[in-house]
Amino acid sequence: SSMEALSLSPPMSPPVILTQDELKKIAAYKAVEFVESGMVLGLGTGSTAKHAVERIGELLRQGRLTNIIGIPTSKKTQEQAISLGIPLSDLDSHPTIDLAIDGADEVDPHLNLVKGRGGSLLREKMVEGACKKFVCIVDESKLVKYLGGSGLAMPVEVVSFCWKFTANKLQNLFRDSGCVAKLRKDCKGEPFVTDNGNYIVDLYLKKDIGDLQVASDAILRIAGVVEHGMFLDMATTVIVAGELGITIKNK
Ligand code: ABF
Repeated sequence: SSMEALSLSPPMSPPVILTQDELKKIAAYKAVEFVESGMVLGLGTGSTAKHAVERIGELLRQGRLTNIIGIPTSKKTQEQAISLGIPLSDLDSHPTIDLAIDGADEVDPHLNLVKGRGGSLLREKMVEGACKKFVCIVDESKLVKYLGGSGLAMPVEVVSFCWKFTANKLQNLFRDSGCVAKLRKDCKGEPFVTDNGNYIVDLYLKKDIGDLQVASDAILRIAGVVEHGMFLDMATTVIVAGELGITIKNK
C-alpha cells in the first residue's frame, strides 16, 4: 500500500538552511584551496574575505602552507593578518601578486564587479590590479543582472576638497540613469574617511549606465575623483556559494 511505500522510503532529512555568513565562509574556504606555499597573496577586506584570511592564518599555523607573503587591501585586514601571524609586505616591494582573494558587493554575468561598500576600493583596485589571478568570493545574494542593479550604492572615492562639486559632476554624468549622489557618513554622522584620507560618494542608480568602460573613463576624468568601485574585467574567477552548492565561474 501507499502507507508501506512511505514507511520504506528513507527518512526525510530536514532542509539545512545556511546563514549568509556560512555561505560566505564556504566561498572563502573554497578560494583558499587555490593558495599554494610560496605565493604572494592579495588579502581582501570585508566579512567574506575575513574568512579567507582567517583560513590562510590557520593553514600557516598548521604548517600546511609555508612561505606566504600577504599584501593587505586595508588597514583592517592588515590588523587581522598581523594578529594571525601572516607575514606581510606591500606593492612597492611586491609589484606582482600571484593571487588575490576578495569579496564584492555585486557581480554581473560578465564577472564585472562593484566593490567598495566597505570603503577599501582604492587599495583593493591597486592590489587586485597587480594580480595574476583574482578570485572573487560571494554568496549568491551578490549576483545582479547589471552593475548598480542591486539598488545599493556604487561607491566613488573622492578627495575631500569641495566634494560637493565632485558629487554634482558625478550625479550629472549619470542623470539619464536617475543617479542620486550622496556623501557616505560614518556611524556618528560625520563624513566617512577612507584609509587614504578621502571621502566616498555613493551613487544610487535607477537603471543601468550602459557601456561600463565608457562610464569608467568618464568618472575617472572628473577632477576630484580618486577611483571608483567598478572592477571591470578584473576577476579571473568568481566563487558563488548558494543554498544549492558552490558555483565556480571562470573568465
Ligand atoms: C570588500 O568588502 C569590498 O570591496 C566590498 O565592498 C565588501 C564586501 O563585503 P562583504 O564580504 O562583507 O559583503 O570586498
